[in-house]
Amino acid sequence: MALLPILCYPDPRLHTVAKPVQAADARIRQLVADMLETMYDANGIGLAATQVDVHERVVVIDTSEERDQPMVLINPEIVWASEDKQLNDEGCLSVPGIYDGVERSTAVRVTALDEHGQSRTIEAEGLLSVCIQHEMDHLLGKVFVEYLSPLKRNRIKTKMLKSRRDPVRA
Ligand code: K1U
Ligand code: ZN
Repeated sequence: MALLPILCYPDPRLHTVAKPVQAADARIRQLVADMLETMYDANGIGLAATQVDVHERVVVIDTSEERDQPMVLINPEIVWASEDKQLNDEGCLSVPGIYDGVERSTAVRVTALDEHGQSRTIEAEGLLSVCIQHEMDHLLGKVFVEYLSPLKRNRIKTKMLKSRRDPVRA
C-alpha cells in the first residue's frame, strides 16, 4: 500500500471531471487500498480519486467512530436526493484548515459498485449523506468552496496560495 499526495485547492486538476471505471480490476483495487490508507492517514472521513490526481469515478468513505467501516463507491450515481435540505459545516482534505457551511439534501440514495464489481444501493442520511454528496462533487470537478460567496472563496484561495509559498507563517 502507499500514501498518495493530495492535491490542494486551487490546483486546477481538482476541476477535472472523472471518467467511469471500465472494470473493477486489480489496478482499481490497488487504487482503493492506497486511497483508504491516505484517507485514514489524513484523518479524513472521505476521499475522491480526483483529490489524488486520478480522474476515474472512485470514492472511499468511513464515517464510523471506530474508523473500521470502509465504504468503496465505484461509478457512484445519486438516484434520489431529498427535497429537504440542511446547512452543515464541511471540511476538505484539499482545502486544509477551512470549514464552512454548505446546504445539502438531508438524505440520498446512491447506486455504486464495490471493489469486486458487486453493485449496491446505499440509503444515507446525516454525516454519511453529506460526505457522499461532497465526494460526488469532487468527481464532477467541484470543490465545496465553490458554494461559498466569491469574497470568501477568494480569501480562501489567497490563504492557500500563501501557505504554499510560506508554509510556516500562513
Ligand atoms: O473529501 C474530502 O476532502 C474529505 C472530507 C470529507 C467531508 C468532511 C466533512 C463534511 C463533508 C465531507 C474530510 O474528511 S474533511 C476532514 C475531516 O476529517 C472532517 C471534517 C468534518 C467532520 C468530520 C471530519
Ligand atoms: Zn473534499
